Amino acid sequence: MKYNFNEIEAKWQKYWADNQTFKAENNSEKPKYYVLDMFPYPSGAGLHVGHPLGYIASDIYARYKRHKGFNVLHPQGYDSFGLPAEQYAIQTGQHPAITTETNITTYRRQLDQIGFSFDWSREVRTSNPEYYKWTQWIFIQLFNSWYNNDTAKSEDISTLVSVFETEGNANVNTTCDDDVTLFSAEDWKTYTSEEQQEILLKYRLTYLAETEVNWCPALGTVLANDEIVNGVSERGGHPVVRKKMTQWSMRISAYAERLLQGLETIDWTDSLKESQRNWIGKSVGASVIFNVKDYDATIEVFTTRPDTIFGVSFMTLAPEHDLVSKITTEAQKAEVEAYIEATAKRSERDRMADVKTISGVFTGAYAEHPFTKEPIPIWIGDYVLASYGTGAVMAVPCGDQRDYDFAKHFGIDIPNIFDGVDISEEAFADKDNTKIANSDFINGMNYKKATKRVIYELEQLGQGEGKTNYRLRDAVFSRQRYWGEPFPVYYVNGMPQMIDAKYLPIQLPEVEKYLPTETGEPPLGNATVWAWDITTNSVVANDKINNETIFPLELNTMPGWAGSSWYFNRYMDAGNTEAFASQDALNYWKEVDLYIGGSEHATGHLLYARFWQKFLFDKGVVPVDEFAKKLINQGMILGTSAFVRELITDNSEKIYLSSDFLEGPNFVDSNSPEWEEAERILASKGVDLDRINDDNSRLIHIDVNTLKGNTEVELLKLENWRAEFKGATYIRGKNGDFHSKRDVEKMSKSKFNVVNPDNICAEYGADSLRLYEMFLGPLEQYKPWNTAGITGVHGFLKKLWKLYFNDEGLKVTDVAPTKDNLKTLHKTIKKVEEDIENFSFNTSVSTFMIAVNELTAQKCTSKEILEPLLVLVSPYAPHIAEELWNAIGNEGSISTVDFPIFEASHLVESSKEYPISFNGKMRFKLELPLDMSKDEIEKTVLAHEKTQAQLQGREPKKVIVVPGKIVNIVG
Ligand code: ANZ
Repeated sequence: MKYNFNEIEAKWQKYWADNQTFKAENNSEKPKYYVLDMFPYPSGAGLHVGHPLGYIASDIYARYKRHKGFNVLHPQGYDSFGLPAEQYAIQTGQHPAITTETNITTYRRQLDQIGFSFDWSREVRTSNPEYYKWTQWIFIQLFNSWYNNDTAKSEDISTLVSVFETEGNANVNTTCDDDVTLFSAEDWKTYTSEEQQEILLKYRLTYLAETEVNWCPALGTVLANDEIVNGVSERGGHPVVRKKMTQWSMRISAYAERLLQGLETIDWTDSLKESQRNWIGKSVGASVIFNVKDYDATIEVFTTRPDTIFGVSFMTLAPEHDLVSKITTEAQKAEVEAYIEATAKRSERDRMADVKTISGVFTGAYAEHPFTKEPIPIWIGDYVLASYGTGAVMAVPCGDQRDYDFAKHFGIDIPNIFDGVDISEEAFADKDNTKIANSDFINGMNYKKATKRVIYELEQLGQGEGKTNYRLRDAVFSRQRYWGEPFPVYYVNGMPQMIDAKYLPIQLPEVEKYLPTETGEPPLGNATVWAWDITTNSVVANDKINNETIFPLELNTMPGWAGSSWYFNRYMDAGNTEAFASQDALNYWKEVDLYIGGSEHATGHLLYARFWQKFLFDKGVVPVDEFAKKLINQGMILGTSAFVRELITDNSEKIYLSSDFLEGPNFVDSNSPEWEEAERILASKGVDLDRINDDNSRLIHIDVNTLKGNTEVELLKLENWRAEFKGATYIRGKNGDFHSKRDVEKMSKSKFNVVNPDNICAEYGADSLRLYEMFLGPLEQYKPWNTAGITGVHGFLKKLWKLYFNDEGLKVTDVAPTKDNLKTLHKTIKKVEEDIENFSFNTSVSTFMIAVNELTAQKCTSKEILEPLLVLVSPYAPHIAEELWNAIGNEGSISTVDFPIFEASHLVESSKEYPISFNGKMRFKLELPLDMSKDEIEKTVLAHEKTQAQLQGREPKKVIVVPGKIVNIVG
């Protein structure tokens, strides 16, 4: 019987679907295990072979865990709100919901065809109203919460209101807006309800505030920091500018410390944790208050080096600092204003990245040193960022490179407070060992002691205190887009009001146009039925707005990361209509045990999801405060692009040459007949060339699907691919072949190197695809795809099949296994189990190949061996495993059959092949049991006919036996 993979795979995929084989139970005697993939955005292009890499790895693990007796949750869904469907809608008018639905259908077909063991009964789609109902619900919960630093938890806003009512806000220890002013309980009571609302907004975990945002005019929307790469939008590469807008923000900064501490409790890759640590950017130091001379003003700075305070010789404010306009002297005014105007054009990123340009202006004003009372000139300089710390620094040229460069450039005094350190050579002092000199009360102290002492002295003066700063900024949560979650928010007198959760979901309205309105409002501004009626609690037509009972609804939508920040919880109980998941389901599944996805989400999705999880944990609605115990980043599969060489000619004639004319194993040299022939053709086209080189020719990308084998181009396919190749002149190399050049690049549609898994599945089968993706190399690495290589694993599967079937039919028997059979099986069990546990999937594939080769050589037909072998293979190549499992007499699916148990005894050698030597020369080999005594060995060897033949009747003088090693006969 032949290995008919197409038929087998379709059959088992249907079986799994019909029998809901991979449906996870929310209630089970078995221990639970939750394996999660980062769910895809269903793009119009469908999947290429790079996409399923992580999914195949997680599927192997999920299947393995089922064999190990776990109740496995392995769900899949779609992150289905997003920009491409919206841009398509702008171009074509097609509703993004339709585009999304079509794309999902393609994705589902492609995923099914690879044989994933997903529990599709739990599918989620972030753009479904039943799903985003709960995204809106979480938003409302965040609005109704504030963060209490004393308890290190978020609390209901009502507890804050009662503090305000009893004692005002002086003792509230929280992370809130910077501009809150002090008020007493009496003050609070005199405020109007609107004033109170306005104050509360400054404390809520999601809040509306005028913020400086990254505005992308081309996309007509605000972008998050992680959506910008090298100063331009990640999508489309459009310029991004800073702009002030009223936006919803998420107070993730309140969770900075817990997000940092939590990293210690989870098994994520070191590099990922490090990126999150850097992104959170904790700095421990002090805030110091400097009085400004001759003004009723102070400058607060944040410094990580309060110990260097006696080295301060000037101060620098960010050009945007509020005080600049106030303290700048008449004489300096023109220069300062010109500088501010010039720097406003530079983005924060440019300013941060540029360490070389030194620029700044003196304001004419002076601050006063808190201890020495000496005057300190106040400068402005754009190396100081407005958004970090307080936007002002105390500049210490002997301790900080930038301050040093600045001082040197402008000829400012450079005092040295570090004992014996040559600061012109070594501006950064070795802080742990360097003693401080000439600096009042900290003379002779090291860094640690001096830091403590300075903070203490500052506190005594009331001019500073210890302070911890985080680089993590609050996250802007509004997007000026159509295809996202609407906010459950309406406005009364400009103040945002939450719609009661019982009226959710608030569904996206229909719009005529998906672009922003003419007046610059977001796309929802085009909706005509987008107002909230508080008497009927429903969405009604805009023309009914009376601002008494009917109010305008929010026009922004939520960002892409809203829906993906909690979807892992929804999978636990996806159909629930009463809650985002039942408490029982949440308590049973708790958290994701293994999460596999790309490292590009390090500071976006993976940080926001941790934040929401912590918030939901504080609310008591989820049982754990980290959502994923273990996380692995899969690497990327790169494309192997193909190029043809095009001759650069003066006319429009298209002439392509086989790559062999320039390089490669079939290189055509200038004496060869092929070159002569090429010259002849070229001459007929009026081209006269000595050689082909990079000056007279260029490489052009061609579709990799026009190739046969590694480099050979099928010219007919090429001509059919693109018009410019039709009727062109092709100059062939040896044997009349035409070759392309291959090179590794990112897999991308624009490079025509995309390989579609559909074609691979049709030609070689899903099991081959799965094995090959794993075989390419370690999961975490970047590795190039090469379709030609797949024949290796495909051949292996055919060989595996042949262990069970020959031309006549099934050849598996009940014959007892040999020791060799058992040895091969058990070393395979051991290796495969170790590999899967270590996520080393590529090495398992080679182990299978070795096992099948050995069993074939051993002519093994024993069911006792061949049956468990299928369980080992099943996580990797599930279709063939199911088919053979049934063929040898089992019923139902192999998917929950126990994983074979490794028995070490089968690997212990029981005999040894002894080299038998005569006078030191090895003459033959003899296999003997290892537990034979020395005497028995001697007797057996001497009695052997080959020994007799060697001795030819002579008596040996001496017989040396080294058990387990050799026998030497001297005679
Ligand atoms: C005096 C000093 C002396 C400093 C010294 C450093 C070394 P991190 O670790 O990143 O938190 N700084 C503070 N606010 C700034 C801003 N808005 N823009 C640019 N620089 C700013 O760095 C904190 C240090 O960076 C602070 O400590 C301050 O310089 C500077 F030997 O103060 B330091």
